[in-house]
Amino acid sequence: MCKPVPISEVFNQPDTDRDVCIRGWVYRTRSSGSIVFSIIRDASGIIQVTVKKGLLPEADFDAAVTASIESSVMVVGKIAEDKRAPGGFEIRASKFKLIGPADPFPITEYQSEELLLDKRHLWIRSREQNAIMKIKATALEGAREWLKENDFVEVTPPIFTTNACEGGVTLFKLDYFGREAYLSQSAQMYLEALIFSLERVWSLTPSFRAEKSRTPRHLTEYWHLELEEAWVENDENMRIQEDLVTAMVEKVLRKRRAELELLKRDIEPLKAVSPPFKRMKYSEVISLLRSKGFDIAYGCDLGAPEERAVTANEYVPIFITNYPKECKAFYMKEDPEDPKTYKCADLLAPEGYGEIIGGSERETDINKLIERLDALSIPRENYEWYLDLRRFGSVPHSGFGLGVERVVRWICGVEHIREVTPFPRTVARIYP
Ligand code: NSS
Repeated sequence: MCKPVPISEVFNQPDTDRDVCIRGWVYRTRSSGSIVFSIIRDASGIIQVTVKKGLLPEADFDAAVTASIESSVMVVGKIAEDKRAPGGFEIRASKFKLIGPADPFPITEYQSEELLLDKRHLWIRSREQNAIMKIKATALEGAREWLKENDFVEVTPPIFTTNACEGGVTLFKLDYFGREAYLSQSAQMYLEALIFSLERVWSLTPSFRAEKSRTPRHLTEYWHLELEEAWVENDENMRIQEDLVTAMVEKVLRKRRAELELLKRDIEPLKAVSPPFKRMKYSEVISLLRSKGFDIAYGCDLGAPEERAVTANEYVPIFITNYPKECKAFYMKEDPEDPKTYKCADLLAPEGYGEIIGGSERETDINKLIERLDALSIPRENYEWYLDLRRFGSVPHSGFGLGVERVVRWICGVEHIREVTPFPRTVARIYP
C-alpha cells in the first residue's frame, strides 16, 4: 500500500498518472453486478471510488461489495475525471481493503431529531457535524491568535467553587466531602483575582447552568471564553469585545469557506462584521421595542423574542449598555452618570441570534459590594476572599464572558445550540 493522503489533497492535486491511497469510511455505496460505486469520507472530505470486477484482485472486489455504510476501508487507485462524481474526480480502485466492517448503520436519511440525539456518538460523523466542529475550532483559533497578539495570559481557574457568580437559581449543587459546593457558572471572580498578578488574563472553561428552560440557546454545560482586564473601563472593554469577535469571524471566513457553504450559510452578513459595533442603552431598546408593539416593562432582562426583534435586520452585533441594576449581577459597577444602572454591556449577535457576551466594569467600592450581598441575603463568608481584592490595591477593571456555542451557532447559522456541541447537555439530555 502507498502512503495514505487526505481526500481533500486528491482534489487539490488531481494527478491522473500516479496511484493514490486513501483511507476512511464508506459514506454511501451501491453496486450492480460487476461494479461498485463507493463514496468514501475521511476527516477532510468525500470522494467517489469506482471498483470494477477484473481490475483488482477478486478478494478486493468482494471487500468492496461487502463494505457497508460506515465500514472503514483503505483504497489504492488512479484518479480520473468524472463529471458525475461529487467534486468532478473519482478514484478507480486497484486495491480495496476492508479494515473494520460495520453493522447496519442505525442512521439513515430523514431521521427524527430524537434519534439523532440518541445516536449522537455516531451522528457526529455526519458532514454537517464535521463542518460545525471545524468552524468551532477555527473560531477558537482566531480568538487565541488575537489574545496572544494583545498580550492576554491564559490562566486555569477552578471548576469546583463555593461562589454563585451569576445567582443561585441556576447553580448545580454538589456534595464536596460534606460541604456544599457548586459547579462553576463563570470563572470571573477568579479571573478578577488573577489580574492583580497578570493584569490581562483569559480562560476557556466549561461553565454550568441548571437551566430548566428548553430553548434553542441554552445548554446546561457550555464552553465559556472569559477575559478580565486591569485598568480597563467599560468603553474599552467593549472595544476589546468587538475586536475579539471580529477576529473570530474573520478567521472562519478565511479558513472555512467550504464548511460554511456545506452548511448553506449566507456569508454576506458575516463579511459585514467589523468594528465599531452599534451601542444602545437599555432604555433606548425598551422604547424601540414598545414602538414595535412589545408590551415590555422597564426593569426586566430581555428575552429571546425581544433580542430577536432588536437584531433581526442587523448584520453587525449590537451592544446593549446600562441595564437597570435589578436585572444584573451584584458585582457590576454603578454608572455614576446614571446610578440606577450599571456600566455593563450585553453583546447581541445580529440576524436575530441574540446574546453572545455578557460583560461589565466591576464594582471597586467594597461597601457597595457588601450592601448588595446583604440585600440579596448572600452569606458573606464565602465572598471574603473576593472582598479582599478590594482591600489590597484595587484598580478599575472590567471583563466579559463569551458563550462559545452561542457564537458558533450564529456563525454557522444553525437554529439550535445543541447542534454546535458534539455531546449536548440540556435538561432532557445527558446521554450519550
Ligand atoms: O451570565 S453571563 O451573561 N455572564 C457571566 O457569566 C459573567 N460572569 C462573565 C464574565 O464577565 N466573565 O454569561 C456569559 C455568556 C452569555 O452571554 C452567553 O453567551 C453564555 O455565557 N451563556 C450560555 N451559553 C449557553 N448556554 C447557557 N445556559 C448559557 N448561559 C450563558
